[in-house]
Amino acid sequence: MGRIEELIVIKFGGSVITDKSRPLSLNLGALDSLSKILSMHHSRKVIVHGGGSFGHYYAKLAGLNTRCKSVEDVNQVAVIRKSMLELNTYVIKSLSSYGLNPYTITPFYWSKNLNSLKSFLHKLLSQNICPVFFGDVIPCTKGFKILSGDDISYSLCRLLKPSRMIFCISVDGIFSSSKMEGPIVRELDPKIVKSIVAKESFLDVTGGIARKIKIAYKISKLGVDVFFVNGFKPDDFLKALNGEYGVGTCMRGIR
Ligand code: IP8
Repeated sequence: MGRIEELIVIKFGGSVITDKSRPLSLNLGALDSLSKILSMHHSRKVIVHGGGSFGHYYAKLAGLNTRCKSVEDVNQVAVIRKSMLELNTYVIKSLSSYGLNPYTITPFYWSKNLNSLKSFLHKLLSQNICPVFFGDVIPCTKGFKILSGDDISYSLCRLLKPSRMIFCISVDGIFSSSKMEGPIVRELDPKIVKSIVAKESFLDVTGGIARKIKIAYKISKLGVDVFFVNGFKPDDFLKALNGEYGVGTCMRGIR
């Protein structure tokens, strides 16, 4: 009987695959390295990527964040989305070049019922196709808002109950100090999450690391292990894919 492969949801942080200090700059080396490691790992994968210096740059200019807001010039919405599609094209190219068979799904599908999304995703995964999502700009009652890739990751974990969720970030894990220095916390106790205050990047319109930790907490409550690993360190990423504790920061699923 064939082995049933584990399902892993992976978020490529925008601060890994782009250079957040320069608008519209891709970090192709980092992106290719993530794709390469993924191609070496036998599992079914769902990938989500963030906005980095593409979407966040234009969202900031438009004054948009995760709260619903009216927009004076809707062209700004189109520009944000165009930048995310541009970044997604780079991600798809990289994943394809490593034989991962990526298939981008945009929020269009989110408006349909979740059960149909679930069977859609299972169909893709059973054919060795890798669904890819990205943080986006979407309409809401009063205007538009940013749908973070982290929120998408949570929804996917709720829907698919993967073996684990991996956030590839630009540092070694979650620091014990809010100044982002000192030792890395290897095991994050979900109960102390609320007391963690982390430094937030000024370019990040979706809440930076503090919000990510809160989302990780919600994911751990689904019984899913969550890892934060340095996306620039291929060995760490591979260990997290293997579910090895002691790499980066892990918040174990509450079972
Ligand atoms: O980087 C944000 O996604 P995130 C997407 O996952 C946009 O928070 C459009 C800024």
